[in-house]
Amino acid sequence: MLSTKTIMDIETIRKDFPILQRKVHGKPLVYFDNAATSQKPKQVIEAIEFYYKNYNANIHRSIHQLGEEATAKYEEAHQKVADFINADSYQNIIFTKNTTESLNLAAYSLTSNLKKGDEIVISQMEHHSNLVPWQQLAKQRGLKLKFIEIDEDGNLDKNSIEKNITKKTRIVSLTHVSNVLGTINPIEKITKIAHENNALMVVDGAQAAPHMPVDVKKLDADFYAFSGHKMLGPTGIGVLYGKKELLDEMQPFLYGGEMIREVTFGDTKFNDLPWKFEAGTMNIAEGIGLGAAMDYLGKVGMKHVQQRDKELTNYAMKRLKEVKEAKIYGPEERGAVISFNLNNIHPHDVAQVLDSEGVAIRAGHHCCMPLMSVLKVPATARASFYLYNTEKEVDVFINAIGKVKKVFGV
Ligand code: C6P
Repeated sequence: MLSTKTIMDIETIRKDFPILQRKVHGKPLVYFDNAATSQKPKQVIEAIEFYYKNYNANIHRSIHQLGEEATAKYEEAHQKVADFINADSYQNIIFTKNTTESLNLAAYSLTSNLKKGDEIVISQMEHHSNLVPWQQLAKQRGLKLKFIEIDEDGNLDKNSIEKNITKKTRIVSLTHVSNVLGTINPIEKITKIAHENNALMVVDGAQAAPHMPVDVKKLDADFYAFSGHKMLGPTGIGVLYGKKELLDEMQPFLYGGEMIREVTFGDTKFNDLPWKFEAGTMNIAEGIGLGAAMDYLGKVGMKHVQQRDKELTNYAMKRLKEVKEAKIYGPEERGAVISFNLNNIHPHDVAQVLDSEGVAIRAGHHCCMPLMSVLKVPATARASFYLYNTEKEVDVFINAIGKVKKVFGV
């Protein structure tokens, strides 16, 4: 049954996604692995194809028509991303490979000036991409890494936030939405606390930017990282937003061609923002593809995407709670992610039986091994939704769970 509440015409949207027409094991594909990567609309696929067929050239160096067209489109994509998150200008937008590279860039550059004993605060629910870089740099540079704890509901523990962020804190780095629990963290409030303590705020927006309106001015975070491939764009392109005064001060992460203004045998003057952080030949087609994804999401409207995600997630939560063997992790109020386990059936077995019914979910530790230890499980099954999913697909998913129970005799 299609929701009558939503303003989006889901059937029209679905027609833009060629892959949704395919079958898996003879069954219509139900793609519920959107937190891993989203599917791509034909508008994005065609923008990439059009670039390669019509104006493929390197950017920022070739003084010919093709080079100028490619440069203009690539730069325009930065502006589209800036508009999408309400940044001041394209100068705040650095293209990277993915969220992981964005967070590494932030971590390397921001920790270079810290001194022994300075503190970095993250949380127990961080993805490895927002944990391992800080952990390794803390070890190398003698910094202290602290973790905000989560409460029983899967929210950040309020007392633990207050206890951990202190005058010794130099950097706070938190996920906006958890890829396991679906928790939506109060970034605006925590940014305020970080700034009151003179600490910088870095946000991992990998699971937020695709699903809700993000306003970097309102959040007031200093850095905001996300991936194109989770928001209808191609793989190989990610974003690091940063406040201009901080990016101006920061040392580049990668050195080489294109990030320079002038080089002598003795020294180098760096390029303007954001190119100072984009060394070498970048993922041009992917950047242009991300621009097309911004256009698509902009047309649908992120408020509508958020509302639709909420409707569908609420419906899936309601249906999954009817399965008495299902244990659901995370709070009631959540993003478009539901992690669960079925009695003690291994989540890989759950995913495999669902796959045989055409339903694609993810099972495993979701790159959050420390969080799994807090939840006291080795792994979970996880269904995650996006704007093209339907209630009817949720029903197929629930029926397929019935098959899992039958196969494993629970
Ligand atoms: N999570 C998932 O299935 P990359 O791989 O760099 O595009 O994104 C990393 C990343 C960082 N933070 C969060 C909160 C994420 O969810 C992810 C990616 C995928 O949950 C792949 S592990």
